[in-house]
Amino acid sequence: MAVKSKHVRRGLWNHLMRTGVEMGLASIIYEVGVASKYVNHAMRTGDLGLAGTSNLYGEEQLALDVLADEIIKDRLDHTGRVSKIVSEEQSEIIIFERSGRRRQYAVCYDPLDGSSLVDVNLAVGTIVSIYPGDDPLQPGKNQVGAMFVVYGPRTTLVYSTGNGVFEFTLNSLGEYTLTRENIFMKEQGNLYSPGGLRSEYLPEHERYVASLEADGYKLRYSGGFVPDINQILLKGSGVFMYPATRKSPCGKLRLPFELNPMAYLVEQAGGGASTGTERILDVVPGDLDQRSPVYIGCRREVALAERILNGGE
Ligand code: AFP
Repeated sequence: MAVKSKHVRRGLWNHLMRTGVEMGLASIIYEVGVASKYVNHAMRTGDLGLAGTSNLYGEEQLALDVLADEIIKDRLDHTGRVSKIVSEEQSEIIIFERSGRRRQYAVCYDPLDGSSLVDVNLAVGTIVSIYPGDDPLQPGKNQVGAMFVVYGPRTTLVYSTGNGVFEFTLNSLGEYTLTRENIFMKEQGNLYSPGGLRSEYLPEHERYVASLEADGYKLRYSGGFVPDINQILLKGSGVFMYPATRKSPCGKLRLPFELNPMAYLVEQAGGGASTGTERILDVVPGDLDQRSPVYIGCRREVALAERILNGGE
């Protein structure tokens, strides 16, 4: 629901305190917000070239990928509440020094998902997943919070800690102010966001997509996971999918950095997220690089995918 009260400036920290978010968890969310302002600035003014390095997956890193990763890592350490982090841009788990009683959270994040879209001026994003304790590789259902930032025409931050999903927009003063509260998805929508090459679709997935098209669903796909999910979530309508294909039986998207946080947020907004055979948040992650097929959005569309993919229709 859009927030109409222009006069009550509800900043991010004020909101986190007012809604009773635990101080350590609140500081993580707030500090990622701070980091995103630097990432936002760098993206709109900085070097879009290659960093000359590559990540765990052998993908060439942009200077922006490396910069975003460093900024977010530093701000998470600064909270004093994070014990370990796993970044999509790092090849191993990072343990923060001075670990102690207060460092009670572990964080997985993708600092700049879709970064290859920046140089064609398409929206990209930061994705963050927060777990209790010091193990960042837990099933997604253990998350105590998740958030993403969309660097688009506006810079927006969406988070949940289990008591509603909220959107904040970065204003001209550099403040995140509340723009949507208690975001909730319809039972059924009319958008579909189909990742993967159609020529590589498996027959049952092809049947699913054809079913949506026969029902008049409109295709909305940018190639950026964060803006594509943001659209399905905020319009409350339809489904994003990146399926198992002939060449990639596990799909493309990564469980710890992309799927678990988005599945947490979409479920908190009344939607669903499935591998096609089981709930994303129930999957026990094996390693940093674990990928999974994904169907995420309104409950009806996700349930239909599970039925068709399992021979039910
Ligand atoms: P990059 O981070 O390498 O640009 O990939 C972005 C992404 O992982 C995710 O943001 C998109 O949903 C997906 O790739 C798009 O994949 P296709 O280019 O195969 O459609």
